[in-house]
Formats: sequence, C-alpha cells, structure tokens
Amino acid sequence: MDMGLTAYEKRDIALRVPEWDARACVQCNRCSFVCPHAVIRPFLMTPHESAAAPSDLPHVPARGGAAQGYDYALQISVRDCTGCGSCIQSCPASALSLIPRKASKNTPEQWEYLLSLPEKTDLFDPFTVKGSQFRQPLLEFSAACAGCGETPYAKLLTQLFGPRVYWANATGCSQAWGAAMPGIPYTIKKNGRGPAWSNSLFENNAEFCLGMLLSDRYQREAEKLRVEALLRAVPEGSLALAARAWLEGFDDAEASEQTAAALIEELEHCSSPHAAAVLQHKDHLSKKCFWMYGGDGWAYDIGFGGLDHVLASGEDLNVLVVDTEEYSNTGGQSSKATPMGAVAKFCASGKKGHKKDLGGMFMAYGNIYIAQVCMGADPNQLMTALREASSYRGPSLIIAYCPCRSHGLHCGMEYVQEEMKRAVEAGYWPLYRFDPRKEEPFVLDSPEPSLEYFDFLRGETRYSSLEKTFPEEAASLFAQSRENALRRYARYAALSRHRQN
Ligand SMILES: Cc1ncc(C[n+]2csc(CCOP(=O)(O)OP(=O)(O)O)c2C)c(N)n1
Repeated sequence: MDMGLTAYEKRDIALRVPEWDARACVQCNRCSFVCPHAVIRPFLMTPHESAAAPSDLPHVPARGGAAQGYDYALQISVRDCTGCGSCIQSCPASALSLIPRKASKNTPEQWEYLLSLPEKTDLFDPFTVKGSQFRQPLLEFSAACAGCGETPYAKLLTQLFGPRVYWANATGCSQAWGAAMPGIPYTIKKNGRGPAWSNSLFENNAEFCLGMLLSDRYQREAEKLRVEALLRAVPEGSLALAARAWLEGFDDAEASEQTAAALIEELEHCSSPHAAAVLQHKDHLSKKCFWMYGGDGWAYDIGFGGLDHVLASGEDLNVLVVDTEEYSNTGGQSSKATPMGAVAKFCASGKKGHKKDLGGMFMAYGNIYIAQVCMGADPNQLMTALREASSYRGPSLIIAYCPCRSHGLHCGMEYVQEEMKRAVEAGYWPLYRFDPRKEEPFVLDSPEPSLEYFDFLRGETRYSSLEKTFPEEAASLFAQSRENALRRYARYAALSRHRQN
C-alpha cells in the first residue's frame, strides 16, 4: 500500500481559507502546530531559494537568531484545507484571517515549490512549538473532522519521531481517519523514510505494540551479531571504524540514525559476504521507537487489561491516549473517561460515576513516566512531556485532552484550542507530569483554577443539554463533579512539592 495517498485527493471543500499577513506575523508557528490537517506550514528558505521561488510567493526575513539570513514563508494548501479556522483563533498576532476560497492568493505552484526544498530541521530545537513545525508532518490531509482535537497530537508525533516510529493504532477515530483505505494520510520523507503504522483490534493494541517491540529487538540483536562477525572478518579500516561506531550507538536513537547511514555507505563499497549479509537487513540498523495510540474507549475500557500488562512489563514503549471522554467513532457512547454529569449514549440523564483517573492508577507502579497534557492550554508543557517521555528508557503514558465535535462546543470548533485552555483554567483537566527518574517525580503544571467550573460545563452541549432535560440531575451531578475536580486539584497540589516550595 502506498503511503501519503491523501496528498492526491485535493478535496477542495473549504469555502473560506486562511490568509497570511506576513508583516503582522511573529513566526511562532502556532497555526501550524494546531492545524488538524497539516495544511498550513512554515518554511525557511536560503536567499538562493527565495530568489528562485515563484515571483508571487510571499516571504519575509526569518526571525530568531538561528534563522538569521533565511527567509520565512507561511503557506496554505487551500485545496486540502477544511476551513476549520483553528489556526486563526490560535494566532497570537492576528496575522491570519479567513477569506473566501476564491480570493486566496496561495497557489499550488507555491506549495509545491516549498515542499521541494530541503528541510531546515537543525536551526531550532525540535521539542519546541516553533522548532517542531519546521519538520515535515508525516500525517497530512486526513479524513478527520474539521477542527479535530486528536490529529494535531498525532501529527506532532510524526514530526518528532516519524522516520523511526513503529506505531500501533487501536480501533477508533484515530484509525478511521488514519486508515480510510486507500486514502493513507501517513506519508514519507524524500529519503523514503516514514512511520511504520499498523492497526490491530481494540482489545489487543497494547500487546500488538509490545509484539512490534520484541520483534524489532530480536531482529536488531541478530543484525548486531552479523556486524560483529563482519568486524572479525574485517577488523581494520574505515568500514571497521564505522561498524564500531554503530555498535557504540546501538541503543541511541539519534546516534544510530547517523552511524547506520555511515555504515551502510561503507558496506556498499565492500565485497565481503559479511557486508552483504548486514546490508540485507539494513532496515534494522537504526534504533526505532514504539508508540501505541488510541482513544479513551481503548485505553480506559476495552484495551485496559492489555495496557496494564504492557506498561507493567517495564519495556521502553510509549502510549498516547487521545481522550475525547467518549467513544467518538461509534457515535458518542460513554466510557470510563466520561466525566460525571456529561450526557453521552448509555447515560442520557448524565454520567453518574466519576471519570477514571487513568494516570493516577498507573502512577502507583512508580516506574512509568506519565503526563497529562492539553495542547491548547500549555503547548510548552506538552513539548516537555514528549521530550521526557521519549528519553525515558521505560514505559511512558501521555494522556491528551481532545475536544470533539460531538461535545457540542457552543463557541464552535474554530475555538477548539481555546476550549482546551478553558478546560484547564476551570480545573476540569489538570496538567501534570510524573517522571520516575526524579527525586520528586510528580509536578503539577496547572495553575490554580481561575475559571468558574460551571461556566466551562455550560459551554458544551454535552453538559448544557442536561440542564434542559433533567435540571435537578444536572444541579446535583455538576456540583459533585465540581467538588471532585477541586479535591483532585488539592490532592495533586499536595503531591507536587515542587509547586508548593
Ligand atoms: C471489541 C470491540 N468492540 C467494539 C468495537 C467497535 N468500535 C470501533 S471504534 C469504537 C469506539 C472507539 O472509541 P475510542 O477508543 O474512545 O476512540 P475515539 O473514536 O474516541 O477516538 C468502537 C466501540 C471494536 N472495534 N472492537
């Protein structure tokens, strides 16, 4: 199956698309960070590349010391845009506005030209909002809803780890938009490298990911034996040097990417049968990272047993839970992630029990890295969590808040990132990190709640509808939910000595 086929769809469905005001732009890349469909992207150009660009391509001198001498362009693939407006509402400088599709000056030629340029990935730290967006997204133009809360997280993972990620995707929306066959939105870089993605059943996705990891481990160990045999046969010279460097960086993802490339180069000029044997399995030279991914229906409910088993194994794998607080893909049934008082299928008169504290449960193990994140509220905390999770040589669990159109945001899906912020400000969705490497592992990243809890609830139909249909239930459940949220915050604050000091 070919990767990246969605790039050929060009659905052209947006009536209004973003327009960039280059002079007002502060080049923070936040618009690209939040874009659910990877249609708005920043590019850096050398003076030579700017000179060769289509004459109507808008660009300005790049900001930021590292990019001095480069030009900056923000491009929109209008034919792939859904017109959700999330980028516009997330821009801190009002440098984007929605204009009629026909009035857009962005052309396919401009877009194609910018895509043809070499990536400038080394100028900024990739684990920052700005730096991450200069990396090619390897998830683009998916079939997700306009304003989807899940895809920006998944896209970000492909930007940070894409070429070396093995990705186990549970059934759910993430699989529905991730594999709307044959429209594959996962794509590859110019060198042919991209995420190795596969989907298994709802019930066994965690085990599926563990299987990927074990299979890769045995294949890499076998490759190591072949390289060691090669070294015994060819102990001197540049090939031997490259082989030793590869062995030294065997378990280091960044290093092994470079040492593997250098070794392959040497092997290609060597006639030894040992070299041919190593080359035959060259895909296993670079170290991979393992992510499993799915919704709350998978992680909190149906796949929970497997998730527990695999996280308890202590293996070096990572989990991203995109928590929409319901089974979004099958029409909004309640899950154990659905909070008290929310209306969902199977709880038309409001969920009676409290939301399961997935992170809290796994914290009890003590050796699992855990973070609860929310990109619209604190993107820097998200980047820190991803950096910490990926560097932790053990299991990591990231639980990400994802508003969904089925929540019925009164403000509309263009304010999806703002709604995330409100969830954190109200104390509805606390942000924290638990890092087993630290003497004080738990850090509460959320400030004290500053927004009235009920104001947040009343901004979404899944809650506000209860006040109309079952007002007494609503009053009681909302009050209990608020009480629970405040207690939870107090509990976390007490745990977080860091913040207290
Ligand atoms: C064992 C099993 N039960 C039911 C289904 C049908 N099913 C497919 S997706 C889905 C909902 C997924 O919800 P969630 O994990 O929260 O992901 P979301 O769609 O919200 O991203 C269900 C119930 C299934 N695939 N397997």
